[in-house]
Amino acid sequence: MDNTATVELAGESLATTSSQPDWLEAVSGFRSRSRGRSLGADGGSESGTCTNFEEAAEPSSECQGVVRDSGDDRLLMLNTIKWLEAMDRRVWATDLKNSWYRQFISCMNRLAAIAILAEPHVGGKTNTSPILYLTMKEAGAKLTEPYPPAGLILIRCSGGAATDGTGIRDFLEGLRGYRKVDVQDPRRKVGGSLATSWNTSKVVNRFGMNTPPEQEPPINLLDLDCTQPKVVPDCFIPDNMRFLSKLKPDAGRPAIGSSIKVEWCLLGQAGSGSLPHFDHCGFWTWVMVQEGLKLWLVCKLSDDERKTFASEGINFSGGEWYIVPMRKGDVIVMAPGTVHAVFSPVDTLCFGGNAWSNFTMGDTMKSIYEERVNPAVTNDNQPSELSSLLDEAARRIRVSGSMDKYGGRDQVDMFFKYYKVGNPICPVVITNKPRGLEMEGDK
Ligand SMILES: O=C(O)CCC(=O)C(=O)O
Repeated sequence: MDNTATVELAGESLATTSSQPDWLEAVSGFRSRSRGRSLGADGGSESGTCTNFEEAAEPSSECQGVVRDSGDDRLLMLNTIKWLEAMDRRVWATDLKNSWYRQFISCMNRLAAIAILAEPHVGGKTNTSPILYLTMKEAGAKLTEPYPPAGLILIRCSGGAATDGTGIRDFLEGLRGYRKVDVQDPRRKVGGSLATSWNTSKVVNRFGMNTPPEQEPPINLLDLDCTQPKVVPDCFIPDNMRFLSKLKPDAGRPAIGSSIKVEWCLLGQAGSGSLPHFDHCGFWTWVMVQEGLKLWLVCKLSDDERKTFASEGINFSGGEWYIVPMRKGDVIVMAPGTVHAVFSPVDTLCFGGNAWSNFTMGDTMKSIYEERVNPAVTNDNQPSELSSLLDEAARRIRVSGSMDKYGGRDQVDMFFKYYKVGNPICPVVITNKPRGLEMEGDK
């Protein structure tokens, strides 16, 4: 196979979707509009068609709440695996041999190959299913039960903000108003920080380039400011899911300090993603695809396996791995401490957010403790106000006199067990998932 890239830019001032493997065109439901470079399914690059995401197909309306075990999803996963295998086998340029990207490809290749074996037999609606396929209404009901499920919840084509509003193009346009933005640049060497700060114009230009991942590892931007109003899915609106925002340390002060972002965006180039981790602060997390595609890999672990994961980090391949394709409008919900890894087969924009549920503060505190002992299990910092928020949570649980309000005795006992050893939290600095934008003229 000829691995020489044939680059044909679409000639637009701001190309939004630079690279899409040609095999995806057949399976992802997107139509091709312009000629350009695409990635070959052999993990190299070749000339071909390039898809324009302005014409992204609307999700099919009958999929809500139904197990979507369609041939398209299966083909998407199989072809992704094929691409990852070929990428893993290829001879890498010397300057990338020790890069985060080389490491990422190798890890994703291993995990996706394991996860595909479990699919498609994992969907269900019971709390023991590793993946729960629910409607938004069912998800809302599950999250308000005192014993919410521990598996990943998947809500197909939620019909939320994804039906309109900001796409990748608009989002990049919006970035132009800022000077700098934090970026995960996997060209950087393993052992050093994956994160760096780029001028926003460099990010915008990168999304307009068609350089293949094996030559220019794709960038990933996490925790960007969320510009879209009303993005929070209905299942996160119930009172118990808003425990975090109600924890005001002092009357009159804002509920949340400047460093906890409860809503954010993810913007990743085709071929980018995240290595196995769980989200910081013991948060519940929701993520919705606004444009593009994600393959969300999730791991079910025993207590012993969690310990192994903490010590092996990205080399961990134990536990039970499952894979979920996410398309436009799909929402996933993860419980505190859910180990996951993510791959974006095409340029992808997501909205997402975090919450604490007063029913699961035991799980939250345990996850915070694990993160404190092994900072490498997560990809974000523990914010400075975390400690005072936990103190306030502890005070409220103590004075309430109601175990039920806090998920029952097991959750309350677990909260105090880990609170005693885990708070005050030492601030840890992990620089691979920074946040924030510097306004134009800040300096
Ligand atoms: O790379 C991604 O899009 C996934 C990000 C993620 O897992 C996270 O923010 O926790």
